[in-house]
Amino acid sequence: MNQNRRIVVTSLAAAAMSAGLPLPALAQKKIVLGFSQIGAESEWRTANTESIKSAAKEQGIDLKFSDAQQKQENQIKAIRSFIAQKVDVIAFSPVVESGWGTVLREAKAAKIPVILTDRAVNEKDESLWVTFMGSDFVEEGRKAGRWLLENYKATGDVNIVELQGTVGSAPAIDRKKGFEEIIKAQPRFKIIRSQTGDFTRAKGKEVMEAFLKAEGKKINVLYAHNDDMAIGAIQAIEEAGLKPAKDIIIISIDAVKGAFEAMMAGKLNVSIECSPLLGPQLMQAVKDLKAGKTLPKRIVTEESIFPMDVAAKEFPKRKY
Ligand code: GYE
Repeated sequence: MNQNRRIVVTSLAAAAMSAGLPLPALAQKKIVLGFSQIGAESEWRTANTESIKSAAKEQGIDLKFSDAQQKQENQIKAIRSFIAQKVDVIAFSPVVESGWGTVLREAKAAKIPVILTDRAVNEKDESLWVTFMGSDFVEEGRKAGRWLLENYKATGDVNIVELQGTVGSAPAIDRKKGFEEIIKAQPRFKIIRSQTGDFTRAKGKEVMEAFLKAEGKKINVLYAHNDDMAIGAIQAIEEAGLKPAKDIIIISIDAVKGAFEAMMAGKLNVSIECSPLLGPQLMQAVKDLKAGKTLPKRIVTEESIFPMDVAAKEFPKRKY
């Protein structure tokens, strides 16, 4: 902006303010938010992206959105580019927990506040981010474990196979931890195989095929860290001539529409809710930050559990 133009804009704003009128459009600068998304690996992630984009639009926030295709190096590049562009706030959902110290210190040095959404980082210095908003993944794992202990009726050993999320990611680490914490109270429940399916349908199917090849009918339960992997695994189970949700009890996490459809078809026993609708909360936090408010260090999403028998009734109310 050249000098003359700036003077005109400033005096217009001053005149408007003294007359009690809203500031002229030119003087109102939109808040710029740089957001680095993990990718589009699951139904959950697609709903999360949609929630962020539409909330930014509704709240009049200028969103610079970058998709990292599930690669940490791409997220680091995106964050560096947001710093170079001098955005007002940076938010991101870290694909894995570790390895963020350097880039977070760069953002701090540039005085750009960082909001973590959905997944946490494993860094000691908590001053590197202003808040972390998202679910309690350990609790989700516990809910899955509790559901199993309460609902598994047959006696004898219970052989569980586990499809883990992305290696090193907060939800994979925590969902495993919470589940194990609960089932260890009853030693007949045993995890006999555990491998990553990277949160995708294709990988979930592939790994379940390998589990079935190795263990066959010994498998009593599948615990999948997300619905997409469970849906992929259901295909593998059917192709192996077994009945999902009957021959193998299936528990997964997210409660996306695809899981409700599987439950209504009698192929998935239960899905633990993990809400991706973080957009409105994030935009509010960005606005609060710019207004000088202090945010709580942790904002936890509230969630529920949906077993197969409530699926048809709940389905029409689902937003993702
Ligand atoms: O459960 C999974 C997605 O971080 C909570 O990431 C999220 C997880 C979600 O790919 O479906």
